[in-house]
Amino acid sequence: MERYVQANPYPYPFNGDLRPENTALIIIDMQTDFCGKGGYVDKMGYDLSLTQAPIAPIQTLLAVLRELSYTIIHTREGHRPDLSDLPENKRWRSQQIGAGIGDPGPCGKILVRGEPGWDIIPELAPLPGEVIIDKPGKGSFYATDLDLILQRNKIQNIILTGITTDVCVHTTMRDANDRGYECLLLSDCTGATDYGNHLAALNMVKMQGGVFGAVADSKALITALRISET
Ligand code: C5J
Repeated sequence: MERYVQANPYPYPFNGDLRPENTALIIIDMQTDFCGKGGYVDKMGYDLSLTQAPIAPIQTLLAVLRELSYTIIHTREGHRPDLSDLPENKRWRSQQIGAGIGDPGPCGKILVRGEPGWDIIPELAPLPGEVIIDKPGKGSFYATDLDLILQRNKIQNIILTGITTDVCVHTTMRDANDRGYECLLLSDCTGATDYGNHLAALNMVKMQGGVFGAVADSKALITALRISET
């Protein structure tokens, strides 16, 4: 049976082959540092309500996809405690904006593995057996084993959620698209530090007939998944 999500600019996936066996949900960087009080994004002075907005929709979606046995993948952006994997220019840039990566803050050392701010927020905590990808950069493929895990699990479709739409979500989506994965970005399950950038990021996906994939909201996805095979 073919299954399509009502998405833009085309019904997703392109071939109608949407199944738990070939589809993964990726939840990007839902860490205190990106959406919690005292974390990296808060220290930079951005409006936390924008990066917190996707929490509830992701929670709902996660419950449905867990129930239907879809592959669930979480990512965390962060660096080694000795900062040996932190590019000098990334550290310098973060210091300029008052949130130096590796510097102490209210949630521990900013964006450092093992610190409280680096943890995934409790509302979206991974369950045992779910994949967690630790990444030092924006993209989820760079310097990680994500591609290997997707290939081993015969994943063809990737549903993208998390923060931030214009940075880590987009970098991951672009890279995934280049690698041949069929991508769907969920508009209500993503958020950026600037609402205009969130909207622009959604728009970019839809250019050229869906240059990086398609966009839908979580309701459309859940509706498509709930349509019974019989
Ligand atoms: C950023 C991210 N913005 N998760 N990371 O540095 O988007």
